[in-house]
Amino acid sequence: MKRLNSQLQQDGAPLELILLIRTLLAACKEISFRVSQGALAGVLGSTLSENVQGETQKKLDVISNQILKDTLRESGYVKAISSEEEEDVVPCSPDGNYLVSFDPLDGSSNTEINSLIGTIFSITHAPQWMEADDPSAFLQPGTQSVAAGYVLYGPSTMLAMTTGKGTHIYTLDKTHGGFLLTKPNIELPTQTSEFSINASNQRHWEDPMQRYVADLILGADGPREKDFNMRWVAAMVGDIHRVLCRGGIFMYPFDNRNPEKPGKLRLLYEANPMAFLVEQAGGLADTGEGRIMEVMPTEIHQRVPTIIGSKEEVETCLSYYK
Ligand code: AFP
Repeated sequence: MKRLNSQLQQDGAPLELILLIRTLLAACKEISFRVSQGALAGVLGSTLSENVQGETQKKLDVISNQILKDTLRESGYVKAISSEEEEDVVPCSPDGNYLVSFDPLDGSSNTEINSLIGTIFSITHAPQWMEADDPSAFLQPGTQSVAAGYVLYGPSTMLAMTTGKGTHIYTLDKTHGGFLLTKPNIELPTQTSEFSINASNQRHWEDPMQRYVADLILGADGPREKDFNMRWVAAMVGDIHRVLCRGGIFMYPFDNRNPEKPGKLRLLYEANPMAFLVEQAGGLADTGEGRIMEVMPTEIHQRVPTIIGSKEEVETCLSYYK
């Protein structure tokens, strides 16, 4: 089976980017090990603190963030990082050529039930003019990303990644510690009969999403004239992995609980990297008002509504917004 290095070279990734990706993945392998130790290492449960998002941090959120931060700061390749768990950008090496944004442990509430969790990341060039502690350099649309992906800590530890030359899935071979290419050139089916949304928020959705989901639920008895199935992992990384493996549509739409938080998912750490992966696999990723990858961020912790997945199903969903 092909190794990650060979695939990255084949896709034309520059050497320094390959070295950065390998460094980042070394941190993810350590997170994978810590996660698998679970209760044996006393890493489950919550801390007493809240993160900048106002969420209670799990111990593994803090551990994963620290592992990634320490590894990337020492690498020399990175000028600054932004993390879902850090209020401000973290300056790294003044001469670093890259910026890395990450959600160190997406879906961390799933640690309590030994279910899917993962690390999501995206990488952009660091502008020459920027100071390492300047957040404005992170305010670039997703179209500027040079690489994005996630590591899924499940029954197998898997990596999905793109450098803009297709989306590939790798599996960590724990016998020698390498990521091996197990699903090259993912192609999403354009149609699907599987959708993913937290239906408990239904009363807060806008009218177009209400109508779209109502028609999905009507199934063969409604205008869609076929039955749909629903899945919800409560970790975007798990839901998007399923979409990459067999198609589907995943939504965390705008809801009117708090107008300052249009949707739950973070643009830099969740929506953009997943949009890059899904688009490179032939799917679509939209906010309901436009392409996610073209949203110009106004602040690093910005949230966006997210509609993402199989091309024709996303188009059908968006048609309710017109
Ligand atoms: P946590 O990382 O705080 O567990 O949140 C996960 C997440 O950001 C995303 O991965 C899920 O799709 C979504 O939140 C789940 O949200 P619900 O609480 O609505 O299930």
